[in-house]
Amino acid sequence: MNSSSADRRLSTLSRHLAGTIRNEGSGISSSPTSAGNSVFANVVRAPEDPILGVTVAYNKDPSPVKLNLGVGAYRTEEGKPLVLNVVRKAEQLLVNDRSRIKEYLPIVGLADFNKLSAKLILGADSPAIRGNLVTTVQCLSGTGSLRVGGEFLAKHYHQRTIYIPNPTWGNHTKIFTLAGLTVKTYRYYDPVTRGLNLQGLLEDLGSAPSGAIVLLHACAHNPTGVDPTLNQWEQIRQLIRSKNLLPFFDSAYQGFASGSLDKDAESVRMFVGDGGECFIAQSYAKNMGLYGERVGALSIVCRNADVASRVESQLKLVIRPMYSSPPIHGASIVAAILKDRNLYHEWTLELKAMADRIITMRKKLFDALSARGTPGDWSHIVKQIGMFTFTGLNTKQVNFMTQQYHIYMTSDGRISMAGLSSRTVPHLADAIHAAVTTVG
Ligand code: PLA
Repeated sequence: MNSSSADRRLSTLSRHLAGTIRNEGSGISSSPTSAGNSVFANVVRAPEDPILGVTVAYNKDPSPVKLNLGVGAYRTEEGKPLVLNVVRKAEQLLVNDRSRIKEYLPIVGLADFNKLSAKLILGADSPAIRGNLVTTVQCLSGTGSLRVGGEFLAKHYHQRTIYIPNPTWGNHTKIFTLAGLTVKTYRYYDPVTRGLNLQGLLEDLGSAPSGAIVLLHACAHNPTGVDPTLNQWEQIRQLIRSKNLLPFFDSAYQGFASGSLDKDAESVRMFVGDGGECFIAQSYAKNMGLYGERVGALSIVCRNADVASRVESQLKLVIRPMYSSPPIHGASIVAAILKDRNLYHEWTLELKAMADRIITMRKKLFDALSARGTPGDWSHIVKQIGMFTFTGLNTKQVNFMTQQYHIYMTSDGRISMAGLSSRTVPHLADAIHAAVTTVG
């Protein structure tokens, strides 16, 4: 291969002309970079994301009865996305405040937002906050918080293995693997009882190497909707602490499970209350409906204030080359709501209304299946908690429901209850009934 500058110029020219002159006979030799022979010719097409790809397929379906129960995004009874009233109010306040500017935030984000986020998850009277044991950095929603936490651990923690529940949110494996950690799973869900496999969980974490990181869903486990009871959490906590495992909480649904922000934070507070160290990734996508604003936080609770401040200095080194600093708008909305008593109160009411609507949908779907005499025990629909029902439907049945009924959901049989409304319950129940009785 000749790489003289004349040849390079010819090759550039050839690329330039490729649209108008056929290469053959043009007198210009073809190079690997000529059009039609891209340097990326070997790139294989990637499959769609297992969750977000469901929406891609849904959008292509022209059917008027189509229903998207794939991604966990809240919809109203009318099937519309919801911007909370309190968010609209906070945005108005921000717009009216002429003193607000658009300068870069610091690497760690908005200071008020960070303080208030730690308070929200750990509790207003948290001794860990009072003792300055917590460092909180604003990140790009829950996903970004998990990634930043993962990269910090890969760089600064002696044990690079993270245990995630089986099953879990599909992105966990990818996030932590790309962050540089080794991902292993622990047993979590028992398909027979459709409940928690506590025994399996304790055995698997019991045989994990000392110091291993353990990913825990703070509440509303995705995709199963199965959470440990407080009693079970206590057993998990004791095991984790006795083996010096490092808990990493993913809190993507605070307030969405029970309708109470405090209740949904109990698991985290139990772990922080014992004085041990822990990681928490928070997302405001669901509980404030700020999906596209990408607003979240990573908190690391340390043994002492000096360690916490050194940890923060290193978090900055993770963030700066990744995205430099986080966006200002979403965090300002959250801070405005969290720091104002009236807005905060209004938020809790709207949050409770969303959680209640989801719980009502569970009851309606269960009743609709009972009314149809659909074979099987469907009580898990009302027992599970949070945005999703892990139906137990298999991939074939899911495909059948998509093809015959235009109902879109993830292939593991997870449905987003938040996407359902009184109007669409009968359609879903018909589809489940038909899938169960004909596809088996
Ligand atoms: N952690 C868990 C357990 C989640 O379920 C999700 C979102 C996230 C983190 C990340 O959310 P964020 O980055 O938007 O804050 N899971 C959704 C959406 C709702 C998704 O897959 O991106 C889901 O449908 O499972």
